[in-house]
Amino acid sequence: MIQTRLTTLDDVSGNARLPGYQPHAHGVGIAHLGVGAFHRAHQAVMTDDALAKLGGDWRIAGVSLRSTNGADNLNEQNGLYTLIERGQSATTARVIASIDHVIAADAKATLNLLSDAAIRIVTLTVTEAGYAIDRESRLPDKDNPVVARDLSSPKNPTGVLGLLVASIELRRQAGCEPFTVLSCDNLPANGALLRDGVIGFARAAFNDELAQWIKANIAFPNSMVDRITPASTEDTRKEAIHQTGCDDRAAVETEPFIQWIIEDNFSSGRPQWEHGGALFVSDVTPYERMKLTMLNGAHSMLAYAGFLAACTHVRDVMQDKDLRLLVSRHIKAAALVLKPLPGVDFNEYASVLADRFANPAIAHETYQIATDGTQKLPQRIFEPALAAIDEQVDTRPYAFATAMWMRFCLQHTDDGWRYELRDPRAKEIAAAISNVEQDASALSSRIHALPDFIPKRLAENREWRHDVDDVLSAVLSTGCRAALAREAAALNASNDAAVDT
Ligand code: CS2
Repeated sequence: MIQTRLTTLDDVSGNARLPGYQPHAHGVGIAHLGVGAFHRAHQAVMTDDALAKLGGDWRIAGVSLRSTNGADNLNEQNGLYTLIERGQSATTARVIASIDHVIAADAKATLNLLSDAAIRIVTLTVTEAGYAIDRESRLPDKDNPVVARDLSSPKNPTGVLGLLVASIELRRQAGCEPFTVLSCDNLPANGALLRDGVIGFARAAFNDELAQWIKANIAFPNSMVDRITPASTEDTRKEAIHQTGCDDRAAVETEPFIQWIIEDNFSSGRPQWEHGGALFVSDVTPYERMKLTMLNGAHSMLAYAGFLAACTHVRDVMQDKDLRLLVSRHIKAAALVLKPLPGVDFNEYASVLADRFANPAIAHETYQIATDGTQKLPQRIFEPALAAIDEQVDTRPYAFATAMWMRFCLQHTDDGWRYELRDPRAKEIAAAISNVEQDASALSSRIHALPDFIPKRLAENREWRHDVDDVLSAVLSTGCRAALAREAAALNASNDAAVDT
């Protein structure tokens, strides 16, 4: 049967819940950079809730900086799409109407949007790599071709930093209210980092006066976002047909859990995202540490170890007894380096995490999480490892995760199946390890020597180096499966010994 394409709310005939407001009664107030599945399952949903409750001109104009596919699908549907929530036992759906339209791969139109006085907030989900900010100097990464291009032509920018700075300057000249810039990516103190990058770009490409003006006038609240959202598949589209009676090429599927913790620092108002469950706090740091180290750290570890052990999805990892034990070890270890957070029980958070990972209805690919390791491991693995050294608690779980990532860098499984290392530093890594692939200690040394990656204090720690090399040598000599079994057996033995004493 040919399905009607989802283009208006009147098209919907299934069980999906409809938005409790008339979309066109509300103007656009937010520009969002990076309209991927995560944005559609997270900020757009809380904005939908806030619009339903209190209205306001807070609909979203999306920007897809590079690709046009996702944007075309949404535009053909007037921004409407189905959000499918897959719980352990039930699946529900609703139609989201908070996105007005999406600009696709059009830098000029994006600059016009960002300079429009109606825009009061710019939100971003552009991935860790998308910011192109050097984490050490906190300045724009001049080796990044987009940054280099935008620095030489700052009035016609195409990248994140260039677009933000050029639009801020146009708004300032026109006497418009300053917008708030709200990063929603998994980076430590994401708002503060983006602020430094934007100010650095303004100084380098324009002048110090603009840099000072940004410092004084633009708010960059930190925020922590959480919702496990796999890439959409044919199954997502089938479920959307089932739930809405419509063909929806922009449908997303996600888990029921959602969390957004935001620093309450907005220069020109904001939607009441509280109505979607957002929590406004004065300091996001402790929540962000908890999420980056417990959830994302365990995710990265299980992505590398699980992928190499032929687990396609996170849920498969949680069905494997050795891997499940190692995931639990990682989550528990991460909790040990956190400062107490009033009102949050880390044991409870850990147990909810294990259930979320195990959700049989969510097909979250390990290979998807394995992307961009060089951009993720510093905050997810190396920072907590350094904290563990300071606290004199076990660093082995982090060394294990690091060794698994190093093994993943070889771009083939034990049985010779080849895959691509999707990472902005992939070429550099391949060149560094090309002739030492079977030599654990040389491989580990070459990777430890990569500039601006593994912190020196960690690389020089003898126990750390011993553990990384030990895991890597087991993986290379006996294969991933056997190395996982060995690690799990050692853990079981030490747990048993702890019970006996
Ligand atoms: C994942 C995250 O792909 C990844 O690196 O760890 O996208 C994770 O699913 C989200 O942060 C969950 O909120």
